[in-house]
Amino acid sequence: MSSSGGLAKALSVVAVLLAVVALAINFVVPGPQGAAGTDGTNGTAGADGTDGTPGATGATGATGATGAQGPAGPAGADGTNGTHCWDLNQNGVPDVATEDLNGDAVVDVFDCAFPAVARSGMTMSGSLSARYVPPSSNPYFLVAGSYPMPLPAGTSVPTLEYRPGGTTTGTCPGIGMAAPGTLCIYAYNTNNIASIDFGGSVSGNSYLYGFSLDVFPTVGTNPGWIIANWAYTVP
Ligand SMILES: [Ca+2]
Ligand SMILES: [Ca+2]
Repeated sequence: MSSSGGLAKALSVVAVLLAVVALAINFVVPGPQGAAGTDGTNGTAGADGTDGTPGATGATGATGATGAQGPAGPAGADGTNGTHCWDLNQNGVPDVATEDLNGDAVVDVFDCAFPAVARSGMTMSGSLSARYVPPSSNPYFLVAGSYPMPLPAGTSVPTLEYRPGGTTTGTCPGIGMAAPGTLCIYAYNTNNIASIDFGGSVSGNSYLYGFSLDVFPTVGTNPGWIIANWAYTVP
């Protein structure tokens, strides 16, 4: 081996040692901090979570407003025809032999007869008058009226209402009228009259045919009178 070869080898060793030293220095002395990196891209959305448990039932709400009135219903069917007043056997046809009561060979309203018994809702009326002449040991007098036809059996005794001087009420609204079950006495011309009542006229079924009134003078020793209309409506 020549001396130049030994030198080259020594130089190589030195170069290696220098490189090792440079590398060691590189680890010991850090370089300057680099610039911040850019933000990464957003991640993808996660999967939906599971449903929660249902909440408790709420309180009952307030009642709503009343709805509008509905439309009128359809008209009802026609009623059946009534019975002619002359149709005594109620077969719907005139039977001359038995229903021509006035003998003119025609059956019409002139053959009609009063019903045997008053019907509910029928108003009957009439007149009455009487005088009181003293002296009397019993200072009252009597006046009576009859119904054109009897009241139906079982009808209650009428409620008597005395209306002197043309006065009226809801149950006795005027001459010729009366509320069902009320017997109105419209005394339009009186003198020395205090009051009236049924007296002894309500006995058994007597009240179904008419009435009798006890009329009391205001002053028993003075004369008096009553002139009146009566009206009664069958309840
Ligand atoms: Ca007939
Ligand atoms: Ca006739």
